[in-house]
Amino acid sequence: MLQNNTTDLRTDWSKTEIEALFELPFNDLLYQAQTIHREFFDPNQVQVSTLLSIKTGACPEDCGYCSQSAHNQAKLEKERLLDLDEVIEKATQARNKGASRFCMGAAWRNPTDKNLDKVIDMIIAVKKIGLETCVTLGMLTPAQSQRLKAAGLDYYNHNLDTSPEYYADIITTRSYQNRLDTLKNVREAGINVCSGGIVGMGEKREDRVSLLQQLANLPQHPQSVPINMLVQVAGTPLYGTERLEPLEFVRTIAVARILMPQSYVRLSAGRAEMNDETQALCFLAGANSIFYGEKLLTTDNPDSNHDRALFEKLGINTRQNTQFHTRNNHHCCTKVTAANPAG
Ligand code: SAM
Ligand code: DTB
Ligand code: SF4
Repeated sequence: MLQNNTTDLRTDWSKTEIEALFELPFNDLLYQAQTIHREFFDPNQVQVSTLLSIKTGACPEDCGYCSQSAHNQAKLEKERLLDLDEVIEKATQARNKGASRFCMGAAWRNPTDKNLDKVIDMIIAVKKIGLETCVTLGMLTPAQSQRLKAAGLDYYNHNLDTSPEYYADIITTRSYQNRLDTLKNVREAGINVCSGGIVGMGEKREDRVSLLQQLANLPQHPQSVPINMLVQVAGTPLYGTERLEPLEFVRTIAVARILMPQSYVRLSAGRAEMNDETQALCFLAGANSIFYGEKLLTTDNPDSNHDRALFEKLGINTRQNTQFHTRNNHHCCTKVTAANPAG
């Protein structure tokens, strides 16, 4: 049995084993996921990240789900790379609202070295504000990954998106292997990996099995695993795709939790169209991270007041950034209440 380098983390999951988890009675699956979750995490604590699109639209890639692809017809205000001041302002707002991580996304196939200089300035500035940093900039070379590590970057997000089998139906301009190569470059540079995928793109359950197998069998489990429900954007090829049943989404979260017990599993895009009950089941299934703030990159996320109220109803605390709470002498975990919107 192949073990990951931390404790007893397996990286040799077979499709048959993963299918068997998906096929468990729902209550048995959730019980198993919640039991594993409690071995490694506080079950009532959720990590919150805020997203900012630092360069929007006109992307040369043809991802079938994406509002930002130049190949698609989504209505979108294109924007050049934001100025440093604007990024600092947004990051400060995010920190004051209680985010512990700030994720900056750019609609690039890959960054040029000149653009990377500018992103590095942003990373340094956001860290000074007291936030963990994450960027998602497309494909990276080993040298670019090392530069980001030297700048102090905490996480790099690069998703596998779907199974290797379904991939060509969704994207043709960049290969699955390209994605695995970028993840290797990031991992070998010593940056924490954030990698997950999207469900609800018309894939079969076997594709969800295969995507999770790819993620769980990487040489090391990604530290963060975002599970996105497709946000259907008018003008993209995937607009109008049959929607995934919410309980199948919950199952996907539960299986991710069981396969990757020490990773933060993020209930990511798609929350704006999910009711509170589905989200509560996702937390029960082991999701312990969300995107927080009114916008994802280009689409809507739930209102922060709504999220705070939901957390309060569920008795969920949010994990604060160590760097921030040390400097400001805060407690490690903050209970979210209307009076304390540190959510
Ligand atoms: N351009 C970079 C890249 O793709 O590598 C970074 C930004 S890209 C928008 C980051 C991720 O967001 C994608 O890999 C995809 O998994 C997710 N995403 C994009 N559009 C989405 C949508 N409409 N619904 C759900 N997830 C989406
Ligand atoms: C991830 O897995 N989901 C985020 C983040 N990583 C960069 C992006 C979601 C984008 C949803 C569509 C949009 O807002 O454009
Ligand atoms: Fe470009 Fe990223 Fe959107 Fe694909 S997902 S079109 S690479 S911005």
